[in-house]
Amino acid sequence: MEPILLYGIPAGSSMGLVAAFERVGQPYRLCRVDMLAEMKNDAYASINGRQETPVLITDQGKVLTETMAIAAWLEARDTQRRISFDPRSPEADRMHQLMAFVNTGFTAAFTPLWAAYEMESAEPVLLATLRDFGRKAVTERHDRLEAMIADTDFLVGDRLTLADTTLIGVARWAGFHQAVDATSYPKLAALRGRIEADPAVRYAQAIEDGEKLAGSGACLGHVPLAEGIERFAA
Ligand SMILES: N[C@@H](CCC(=O)N[C@@H](CS)C(=O)NCC(=O)O)C(=O)O
Repeated sequence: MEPILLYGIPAGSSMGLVAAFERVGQPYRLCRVDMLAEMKNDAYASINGRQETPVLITDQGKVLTETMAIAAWLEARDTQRRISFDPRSPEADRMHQLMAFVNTGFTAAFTPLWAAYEMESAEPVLLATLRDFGRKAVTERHDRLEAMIADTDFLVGDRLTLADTTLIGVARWAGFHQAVDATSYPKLAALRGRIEADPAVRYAQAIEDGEKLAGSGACLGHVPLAEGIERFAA
């Protein structure tokens, strides 16, 4: 069977993994998960106990969660190195370093902002505290990321890699939460522009928006969430 990637809307970090699968170009299917309506229930918990996206159903029909694990699964199969590097190369080391930075501290910095967003009826003082703390954390991580961006077209070298796809689904959250002034981060702004212009990323964005671009042809279509859960949940 083809692997199936469960991706989350709205604005899930998993958009980057859709782009990665598209760029690798091997047959895959998608499964759309409305995170606000379809995730916080027992049925979804039976496929991911942490009730999060992304989830990968591998070609062996096994459930694999966590962005980094799914990216590693894809990297191991990217034998043509369309989105990765030789595992023993310095470029692979730097790619893993940036992926880890983005998937840990950079992503986690948004947690207070998401908490405040999902908690609209809470005490105003608590909301203000969460937003203030979140904006400071996001700013600090943006400062660090800006300093880590090298003088290359993409995060590692001059082509799209898993480091860029790990970043792109999360980087847009800063605008959503109005957490930072994008003009303060010119290297990141330019990098995001290049990543977002990549055909695989444009394809993934269109999928998220409910549109369909021609794409590489590797995507064999969507599997309904109920079917994915029924067939593959533990
Ligand atoms: N550690 C997980 C985190 C995944 C994660 O935070 N997913 C978000 C969407 S981008 C989610 O499902 N949030 C819903 C929630 O926590 O309620 C990973 O890297 O895959």
